[in-house]
This record gives sequence, C-alpha cells and structure tokens, in this order.
Amino acid sequence: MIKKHIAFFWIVSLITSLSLAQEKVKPIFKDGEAQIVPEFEDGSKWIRHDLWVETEFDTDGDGKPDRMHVDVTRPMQTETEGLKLPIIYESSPYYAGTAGFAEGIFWDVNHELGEAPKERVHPEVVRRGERPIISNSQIETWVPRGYIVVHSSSPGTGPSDGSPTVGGITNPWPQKQ
Ligand SMILES: [Ca+2]
Repeated sequence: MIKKHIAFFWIVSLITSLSLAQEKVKPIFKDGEAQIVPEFEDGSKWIRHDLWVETEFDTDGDGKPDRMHVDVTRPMQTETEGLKLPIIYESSPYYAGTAGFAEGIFWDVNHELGEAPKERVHPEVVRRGERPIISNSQIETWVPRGYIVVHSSSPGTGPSDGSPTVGGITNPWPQKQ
C-alpha cells in the first residue's frame, strides 16, 4: 500500500515538473515596466530577418506599390512557441546615411535679387547600413524584454522603393501596420 502511495506521489511530482517545464515563456512586467526575461536574453538565439514589405502607396509613380526594406529581430519563442509579442517599429530616412554638413549644401540667401544663386553642392552620401541589418538601435534594450524590433528605411532611402516625402501619406504608414 505504501509503495502504491509513493508511486502515485512520484507520478504526480513528475507530471507537475513536466508541466512547469512546458510552461511557455511570457513577458514580465513589474511596476508597469517590462523586465528582462532570461529566456529572451541570449542574442545568439534571436531570429533576424531582412525583408521587403509591400505597401499600399506608390510615391515614385511607377504604377507599382512601393516596397519597404525592413529588418526584424525577435525572440526565438515567437517561432518555437508561437508567442505573440508587441513590435517596436522605427522608420527613418537616415539609416542609409546622410551627407553631413558641407559648405554650399544649403541655399545661400545672401545674394542680390534677380541674380543667379550660387551653384549648390551635392556631396556623395555613403550608405552606412550593412545588410541584413539596417540598424541595431533598440534591439539590445527591448528584445530581452519581450518585444520584436523592426527598422525600416523610409520611402526612397536605402534599398526601399519610392521617393522621400515630408508630411505626406507615407509618414504615418508604419504605425498603421
Ligand atoms: Ca512605386
């Protein structure tokens, strides 16, 4: 009889420990702040993509929807456990590099009315992003805390299709996705 009880206790313990082992990892919030979750922390296990996302706009007027170049970094549990996590999405025209200041790059207003303005300077822009990752910003802070981080080169910059716009319909595009 005692042996049966011991065997029963052992089986219950085994089932309990198995179910604990299979409990899925989740983000942890303490006092309203996302905490680092050890299971999300190992950067060698993160899944990283280099993708093109088709939009609903056509800023370059070629008749085709523009495709945005994006990178994605996510904890592996989004694949192995089907875990759904929130996304931090950064879209910027600056990932592909900027020219920096050069004499003559800005419009010089110090010239007489009616005279031809000075020739503008157009320095070479060196792209600084290395594929497949556009940027590493936010990743080390937020992926260990259970967020997916996405960067996007905004329209007409980097490998993204389209033309750069200011204040146009494409500016709020990432937030709608
Ligand atoms: Ca287009």
